Amino acid sequence: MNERKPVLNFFAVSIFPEMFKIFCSFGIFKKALEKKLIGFQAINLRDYTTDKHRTTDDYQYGGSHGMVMKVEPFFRFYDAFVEKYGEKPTVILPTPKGRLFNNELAMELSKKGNLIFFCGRYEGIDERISVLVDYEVSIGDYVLSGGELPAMVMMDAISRFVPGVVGDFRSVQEDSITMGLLDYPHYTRPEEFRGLRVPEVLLSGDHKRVELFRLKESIKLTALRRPDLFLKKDFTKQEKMAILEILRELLDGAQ
Ligand code: 6GU
Repeated sequence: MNERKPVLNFFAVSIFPEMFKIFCSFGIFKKALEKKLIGFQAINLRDYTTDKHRTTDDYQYGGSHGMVMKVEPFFRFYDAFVEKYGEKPTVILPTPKGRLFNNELAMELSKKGNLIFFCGRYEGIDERISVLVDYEVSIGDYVLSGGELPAMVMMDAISRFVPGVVGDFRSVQEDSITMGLLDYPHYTRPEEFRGLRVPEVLLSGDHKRVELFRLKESIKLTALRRPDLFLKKDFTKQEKMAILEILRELLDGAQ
């Protein structure tokens, strides 16, 4: 059997630890757990309370609607963690107030040993949690009712950067977004479906032409849909040649 210790261990502290079960039961994340490339534990925050009712939230000072999650259970978990593993973990607080999550941050986080997500609910966690937090991260400009789904989104993206998790690591490194371009369109059989044909070049068997076609499609899509990415991108010579060809085709078409 495989006795290797996972390179990257995820922990999610939540009042709804069961939410993570389905995520861990399918696809690439499940495989990576089985292969012990990554580790994951969902922790029930209530196990770190001390009162009879296992209270995790309370009314907020200063008034206003909504409950706030108490800070003590998170600190108790953190202290127990440091005691058990003898090292400080990296703590992520999913919150709409955080910096926007992206592939660059996913890659950075994939190099940490132990990653803990503190999943809040209601109006969030008592601000004093910030003493323990290394990264406050948002997954987009919309409000979700808890940090569990964002934690799963981030674990999915982060684990893809752990070598061995995605079968062909080249496909991660070459991943469109990682390279600063959107992905090119993909096709599979049949060649024709209800009059819709697969682009001829993909059937040609000419790898050079296929590569150039895909690169041009990626560049066009990025320029039109994500001008922000297009303007940020440092184009290679090969990419600049592809841009020239796009322009040439446009001018030819206009004549
Ligand atoms: Cl990380 N948490 C919550 N509650 N809502 C969000 C979010 C995070 N990112 C976007 N919306």
